[in-house]
Amino acid sequence: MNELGKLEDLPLEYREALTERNLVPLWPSMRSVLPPNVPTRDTSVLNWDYESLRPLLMRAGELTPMEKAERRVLILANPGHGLDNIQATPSIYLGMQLILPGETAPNHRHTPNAVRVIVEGEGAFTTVDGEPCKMERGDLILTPSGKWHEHHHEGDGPIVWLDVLDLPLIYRLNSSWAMEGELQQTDATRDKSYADYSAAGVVPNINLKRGKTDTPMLRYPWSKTRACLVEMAADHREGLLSISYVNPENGTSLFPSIGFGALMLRPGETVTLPKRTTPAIFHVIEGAGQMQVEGHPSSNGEPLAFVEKDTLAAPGYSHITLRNASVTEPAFIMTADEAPLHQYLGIF
Ligand code: 1HN
Repeated sequence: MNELGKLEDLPLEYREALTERNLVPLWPSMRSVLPPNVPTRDTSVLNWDYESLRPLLMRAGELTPMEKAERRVLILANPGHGLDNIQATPSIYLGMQLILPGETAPNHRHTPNAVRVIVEGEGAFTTVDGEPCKMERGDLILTPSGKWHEHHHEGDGPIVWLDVLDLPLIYRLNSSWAMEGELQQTDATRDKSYADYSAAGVVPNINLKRGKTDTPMLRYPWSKTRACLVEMAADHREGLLSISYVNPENGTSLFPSIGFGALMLRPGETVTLPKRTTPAIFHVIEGAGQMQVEGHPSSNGEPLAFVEKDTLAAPGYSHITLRNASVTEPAFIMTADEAPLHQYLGIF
């Protein structure tokens, strides 16, 4: 590729005339916006280890009352995107949220889509459009765009979860906004939508929303996902053990922006994931091991150790290898990526 002209090659008076008319020459930035063969990969390889994060989150509980926070969250900011830019990957926001016993995070709704992955604690529930969703370790709780949601904690210890939102994308589309509401009236039954959809392949006719893009099931219990992976492992001695979380009405991803999945590493197993365009997030539900990302300057291919409750990021266009450190126990990892968006845009 030949070198292109630089801004400094142009006469000052010409550059000033362009600026005055809000015009910019393309050729000086042509190679940086269209890099040869591999895109810019800002997402740094990173582990937000829970052991060092947890005490800082607990201190937030002492320092900042709920009324002063609305949502008491530490953002997992990826330095590759800049710490001020609320990005774990280009389109994914991550945060660790803490609620103390007896606290309530007030009702609101907003345009970004959100999923919570429960990290520790018991006795909390999120009410989504009137439906209280129980929160247990590893569960996925959905608050799709536009749905009212508030969090309650009636348990004894702190409850912590990982928030996963498409906020960076929606924000940069100048479409991120929220509305506050009164505390919700709840239905008597808990997890109604889960009960409706819990029989795989059999969907209820009560809602009749076939084809609707909004995902109707709001709680995906970890116990079911784990059991599915363990059952898969019994029949498959080799090959990647992974599942995708989908809309039970039509099999599409939970959100148009973010895809969610889970994988199991057999005891002693090392897997290299299929190389893909999308950056990825990993949250360790059970087990310990290492993640290795080839060919990115942020890690130089050095393996990064992880244990239970850790959250990791990896860039796209990279070989990602995950290793289970235990030779006796399986490891379970939740995943989030931008695949649905890449597929929609035709760049996957
Ligand atoms: C939000 O609504 C929650 O409802 C958590 O728990 C984190 C981050 C940015 C914007 C909205 C929640 C959020 C958020």
